[in-house]
Amino acid sequence: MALQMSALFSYVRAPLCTVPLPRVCADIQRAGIKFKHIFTPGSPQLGGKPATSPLRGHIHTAPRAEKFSTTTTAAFRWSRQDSGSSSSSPQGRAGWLGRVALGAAFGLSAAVVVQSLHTGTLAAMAQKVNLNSAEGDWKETKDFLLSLSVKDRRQYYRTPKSVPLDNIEVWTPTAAAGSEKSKYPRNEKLDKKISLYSGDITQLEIDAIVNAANNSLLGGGGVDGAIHRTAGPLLKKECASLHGCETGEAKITCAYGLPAKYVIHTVGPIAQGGVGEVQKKDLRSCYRNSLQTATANDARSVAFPCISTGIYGYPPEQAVHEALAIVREYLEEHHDKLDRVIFCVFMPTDRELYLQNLPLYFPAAPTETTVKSKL
Ligand code: AR6
Repeated sequence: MALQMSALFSYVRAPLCTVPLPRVCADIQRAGIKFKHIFTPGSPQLGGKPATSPLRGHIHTAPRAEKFSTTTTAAFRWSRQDSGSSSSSPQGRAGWLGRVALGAAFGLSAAVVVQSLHTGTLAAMAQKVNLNSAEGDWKETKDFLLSLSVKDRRQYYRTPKSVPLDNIEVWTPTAAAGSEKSKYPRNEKLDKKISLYSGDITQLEIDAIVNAANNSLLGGGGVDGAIHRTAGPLLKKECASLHGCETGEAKITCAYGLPAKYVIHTVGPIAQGGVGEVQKKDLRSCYRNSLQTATANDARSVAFPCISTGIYGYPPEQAVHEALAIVREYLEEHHDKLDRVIFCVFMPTDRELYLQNLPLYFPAAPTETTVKSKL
């Protein structure tokens, strides 16, 4: 019993684990999830989609794990040589099971044993992560970043400024400016899910930002350039693995050095030759597919730039209607899956366009006079 207690205390007090007890408990819960996917055959799921690379392949000996081992028993030691054996291999799995069984034999809970490995893995990864270099393994880095809480991820941001969701104002419906009437009824629940934000999308600390990309997904100018610059070179590496994207489609990646968790890359239509039915349909698909990709990955807050209205030449005064109509329709059907959709505008003229047109899609309640005149 004394041994169990000292092991537990050494775990809680250890230098790499100088975290408050509640955090340890939360980590143990998370470790339980990792533990489950370590022993699950096939790919683990990430928000319903296969994750790129499970942590199970990277169970390394870590300084923390060594310390833990010396305070318990020599038989419970995982040596540096172990770091080469993947827990997904039969030997690795046997080793893992052996350690867990040994831990159990010594009266330590499986959660504590698993947590020790988990903490060791995270500590080893934390030392390896370099978002400024293209040399790193994007899959390992992605798994690592996605396993962190927002608070823990902040130290990896490659931007000095980040804007949390709580600082982004919710849309307050105003009366429509012109004579045009809204086709939609007032819905206060939906209003609270909408924001109009002026500024740089790369600073938003939310679940997902949408990138107005090109078919190669390998970066470019405009907002695409800004996103790649801030995310760092691993974003391009992950994008290269996606083999491009069709116009109107959307694909998701980790956001690396950005404050957002994910980047959803969509390719808007080129409209320099004018807007026809094809361009209109493609632009609508960009918004719809981006929202679908977000909800399929449990991203509950999403920000859009004004897709196609820059280099691709779609007239902003037409694009705003497609954007607002699709977001309204999608929210009507899937309001339970999204907390916030942010229209992130960069140019004052775009802000004006959204201010003018938002009341057509997210209208204010009819004024008293209107109601009275109807009676
Ligand atoms: N934050 C928010 N919005 C921005 C930002 C930013 N940091 N920077 C620009 N915008 P564009 P497109 C706005 O040209 O028309 C690239 O080369 C900008 O004011 O970025 O879809 C791609 O690789 C405009 O309102 O995208 C493609 O080749 C909006 O983002 C091509 O450009 C979109 O402008 C895509 O062209």
